[in-house]
Amino acid sequence: MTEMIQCVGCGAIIQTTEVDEAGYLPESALRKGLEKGTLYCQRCFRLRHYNELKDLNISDDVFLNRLSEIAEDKAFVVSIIDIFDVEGSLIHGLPRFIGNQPFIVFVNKVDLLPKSTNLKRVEHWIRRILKENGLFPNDVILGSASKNHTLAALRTVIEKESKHRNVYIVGVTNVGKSTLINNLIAYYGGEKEVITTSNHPGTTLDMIRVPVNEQYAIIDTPGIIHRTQLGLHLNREELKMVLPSKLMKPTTFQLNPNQTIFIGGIARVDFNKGERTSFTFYVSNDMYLHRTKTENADGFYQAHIGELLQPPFKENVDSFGTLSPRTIQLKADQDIAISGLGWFTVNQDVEIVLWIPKGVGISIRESII
Ligand SMILES: Nc1nc2c(ncn2[C@@H]2O[C@H](COP(=O)(O)OP(=O)(O)OP(=O)(O)O)[C@@H](O)[C@H]2O)c(=O)[nH]1
Ligand SMILES: [Mg+2]
Repeated sequence: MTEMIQCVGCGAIIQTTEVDEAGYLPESALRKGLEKGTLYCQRCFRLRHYNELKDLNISDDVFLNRLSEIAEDKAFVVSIIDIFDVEGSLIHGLPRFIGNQPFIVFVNKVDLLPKSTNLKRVEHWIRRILKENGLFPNDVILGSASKNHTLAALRTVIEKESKHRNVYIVGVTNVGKSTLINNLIAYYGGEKEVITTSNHPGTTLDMIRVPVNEQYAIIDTPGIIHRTQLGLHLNREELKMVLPSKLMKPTTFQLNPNQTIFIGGIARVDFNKGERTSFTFYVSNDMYLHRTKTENADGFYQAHIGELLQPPFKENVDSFGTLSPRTIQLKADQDIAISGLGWFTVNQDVEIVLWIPKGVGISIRESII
């Protein structure tokens, strides 16, 4: 009998028998790792050194069940929201998992927003959504997991609130939980980049406990999977194009009715009815935006999907499936956000037809910029 050892990078229990399951490590590597003292599973090792990710099939409930343990601990919770996908990353049922534990909301990746963003307004809007969803955090902090002033602010709150409570970092997949913990540990003077992070949803597989002092630990948790997120329909290379990695530069088109904009091959916006209007897109700078006449849009899509219009890449066009249309009335200065892709805004009342992959979530809100 060996005792259970966790992978330092993803939290999976190390095992040496099932190659295709979480925590696999060949016997020889296990022995070497034990001598050295730190153990990464094969999946983490490959991701960290070769940037290769092995996909694992893990059911969504496994993660949810693990999260409910938080309710039983003496816990303080930091719930992370991704500013790039607020509605997609909001956990509506948070109290169900964490019980009555005190929590704050950290809105991450604010570095992606254009410079002209009014952060006060963004904060106000987020506080309102939280309230509408019955979430009443002790505090809301906007920032970036990689920025020192954010880490300083979070550290202050954590030290004030944690008082003998373990600090759990929770959120939907890919919001930056592990990145935040890595940076907090480094900021506290510890080792760098201990936990494995990636742009792919589902990197962390189990709770990872990082003791801070005798009183409390910071605990990373596996991300909750929201099926409405675009990221679940894409592979890693495709994700790289779709997820902005730096400050987004908005792109504006002056459109007349019966014109169409393609956002790569992932979404299509037909301007159906209205006056000449400016449409401003906030998506990754790597996404190609193409304007065409609506009457030519079907033909253009058929001819260029997987090539000029990507993602999806050519080899994934079939599995990606077709786009489904939906007619939407949008008011002047409203945003329409597509979960995981970004958003666009109009300066007049318009009727549009929005084409997106089936199941991907959208939301309409007052423009945040
Ligand atoms: N621009 C920007 N990107 C960030 C920030 N924080 C994290 N990321 C990126 O977001 C992606 C996901 O980060 P992770 O830390 O692995 O996310 P996670 O929440 O632990 O994800 P899971 O383990 O899959 O649940 C990575 O590509 C990070 O580089 C941030 O403050 N700004
Ligand atoms: Mg993680």
